[in-house]
Parts: sequence; C-alpha cells; structure tokens
Amino acid sequence: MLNWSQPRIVEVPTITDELGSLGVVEGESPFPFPIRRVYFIHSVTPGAVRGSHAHKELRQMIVAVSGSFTVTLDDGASTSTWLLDSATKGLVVPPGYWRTLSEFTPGSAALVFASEEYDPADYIRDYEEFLTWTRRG
Ligand code: T46
Repeated sequence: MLNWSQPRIVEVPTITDELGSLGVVEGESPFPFPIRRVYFIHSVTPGAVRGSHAHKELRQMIVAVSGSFTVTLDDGASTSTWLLDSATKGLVVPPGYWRTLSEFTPGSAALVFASEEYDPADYIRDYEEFLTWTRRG
C-alpha cells in the first residue's frame, strides 16, 4: 500500500508511437484522488518563483508537460527538492506542504491536477502561520 501522505513521483501512463506520445490521467490512475480542477502554468516570467504557500486539504499532481522546473516542498520540519523534467512523471503533493516552483526553463509548462475546486480559504500564504499550523497537534 503506497503512503499518499508523502510526496512522491508517479509514472503517468503514456502511449508512444511513431507519431509521438500521449499521456493519460483518469479514474484513480496514477493517483487515488478525484480530479475536480485542472489548471496550467505557462509563459512564466524568467526568474520567477511561483507558489510560496501551502494547502490545508488540497491534493495535487504536478506534471512538467514541457521543459523543466524545480519544486521545493517543506512540511515545516524538512524540505525536499524535485526536478520535474518529463511529461511522463507527476509529482503528487499531499496537503500540508509549503511549495515553491522555480527555475522554469523557457517555454516550460506545468499541468496540475487538483482534488478540489479553487478555494482561497484553503491557502496558507504566510510562512509563520504555516509553521504554527503544522504544529497544531
Ligand atoms: C499551487 C501551485 C503549484 C484562480 O483564480 N483559480 C485557480 O484555480 C488558481 C490555481 C489560481 N487562481 C488565481 C489566483 C491568483 O489571482 O490565479 C492567480 C495566480 O494564482 P497563484 O498565485 O496561487 O499561482 P501559483 O502559481 O503561485 O500557485 C498555483 C496554485 O494556486 C497552487 O495551488 O500549488 O500553483
């Protein structure tokens, strides 16, 4: 049984033929939460750092469908850094992780599958508040 309370890289089922590649996300593959929203990030300003917030409930899978970028995840106790550079790999991010996205290469794009519709109340945008929230017991 996989532990989905930890960030992990999953394989996006991909069909490749002489015409190219097609990735598929459906049902509970490749992650076990419903998809209620899809958004994408592109045309990132050179040098920009996106994110810098945490979510209380939201689960997501982030895929670099073009180019590459780095995702740093912080649970309040330790950080991990993930280079996303392939459309065949998704980073599943559980709730409770402060995330930053940086080092976007020119032309890169992030496709994000989210477990909930957009809800500003689910965001923690202040790092000190995040640390207090992680220690709530
Ligand atoms: C995350 C990282 C990876 C909406 O109106 N609807 C939406 O579904 C989203 C995601 C954003 N917005 C608005 C809110 C802001 O006015 O779009 C603007 C930019 O959003 P934000 O500053 O939150 O973008 P990022 O790239 O810093 O963060 C986003 C997601 O919000 C966040 O959940 O994990 O991508």
